[in-house]
Amino acid sequence: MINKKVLAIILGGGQGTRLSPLTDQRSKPAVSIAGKYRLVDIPISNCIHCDIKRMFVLTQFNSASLNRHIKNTYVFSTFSDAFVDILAAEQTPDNKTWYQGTADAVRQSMYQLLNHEFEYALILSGDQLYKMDFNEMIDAHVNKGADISIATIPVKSKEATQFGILKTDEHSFISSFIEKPSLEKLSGWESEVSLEMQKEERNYLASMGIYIFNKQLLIDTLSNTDTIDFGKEIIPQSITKNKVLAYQYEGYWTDIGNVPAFFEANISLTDDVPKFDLFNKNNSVLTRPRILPPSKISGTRLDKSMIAEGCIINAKEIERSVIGIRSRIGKDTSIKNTYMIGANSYQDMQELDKDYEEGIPSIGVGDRCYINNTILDKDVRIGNDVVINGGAHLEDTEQDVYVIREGVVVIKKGTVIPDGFKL
Ligand code: ADQ
Ligand code: ADP
Repeated sequence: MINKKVLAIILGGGQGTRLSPLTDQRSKPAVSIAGKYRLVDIPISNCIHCDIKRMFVLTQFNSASLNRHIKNTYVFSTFSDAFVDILAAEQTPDNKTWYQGTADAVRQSMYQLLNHEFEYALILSGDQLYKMDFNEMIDAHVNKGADISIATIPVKSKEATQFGILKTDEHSFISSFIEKPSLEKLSGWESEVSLEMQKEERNYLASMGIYIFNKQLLIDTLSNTDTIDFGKEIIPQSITKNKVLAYQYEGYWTDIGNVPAFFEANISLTDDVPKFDLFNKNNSVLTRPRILPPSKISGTRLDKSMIAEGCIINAKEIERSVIGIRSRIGKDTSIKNTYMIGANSYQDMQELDKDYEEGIPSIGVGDRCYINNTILDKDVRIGNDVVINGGAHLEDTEQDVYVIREGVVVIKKGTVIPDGFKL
């Protein structure tokens, strides 16, 4: 059964550089999480579990890896209407190249959306980690006769500055909204939240950037071409003209749109009981099944780590780390608090010999290395005796082969780190 009433629109990322350098060579939805999924798998899986199987992914550029991933993963029956289509910003005689903002992205894609039957547009962010039953939100939207609904979550004051903050009336309709208020402007924006949330000092209601719009209202609202963003313009303007419902959610939800948040979300998957559950058979995260051999691990002390398929690991120890597909790690190496994204392919013996003869490290991590607080992007070649010790002692910087953001070192995709390098 396909939900014919709802069309999902996944906002796949602006030109922004918040996830750079991970997004330097691929579009944001294609960024890898948990060693085997891609960011776009999260909203798509949530939709599929709710029988919402018609989805558009709006992205700034059409990366080959995103296309391949979507094409090879979300294959629906020939006789169903289900689809996941990528709409990349494209230059036309009337359009600038990029989507200017979230609302502009939807506006520029409208001609495609209107080719499909729907009553409600479900607009989702592409850089959040959560599991949510959208049907409950849609039911609340319909039952309360809302024009627009926004999913909301209680947050603490220190986080509130990064979100749209709102207040509601006694019927849960939004009476005021402020996008990303400064700390000074926050006073007076507290809401009544559950006792449990009060205990955690989560007294502010934040927009999760998840919206339901009635179709005609979306068309009318976007016809004003001066507005380019949902959070900055459309939502604040709509609350005075329309019935905008707040749908309260209190489950796990996190925004992973920048490097430190992305790092933390991945590493926290190694907690004893992670807040984001990958091991739930009824609500799994979907992705492309790969035909990879089981991982081969030798002489390694493993603690609180997740190891994806197809790895060859001879390390001394791996602690609180996520090791992605096809990773190769050499002898006597220690890896801690690290997200190693993995590799796109294996090197055969001939290639390994050639690297050795030419003095180039092979794909993966070499022998006797120490890697801590680091993201290793795909296909990196880390030599022997390399030390990369990320942490708060390091200042933010941007170098040819790595960047540092709030103590997290990111080694760029495909780069070579020579033997003996120390950071
Ligand atoms: P932000 O997440 O800061 O705040 P924004 O940068 O507009 O808002 O991103 C929303 C989503 O759209 C993200 O997935 C982003 O990657 C994507 N996106 C951004 N620009 C885009 C573009 N030009 N084309 C396609 N996709 C684009 C928003 C709301 C806040 C709310 C937070 C919750 O504005 O009110 O609190 O989301 O995370
Ligand atoms: P990413 O965005 O993760 O850095 P790529 O996307 O370039 O990665 O590659 C993803 C997958 O697609 C890998 O399994 C890789 O082997 C495969 N692949 C890469 N290039 C091609 C190609 N030209 N044709 C088919 N598959 C490819």
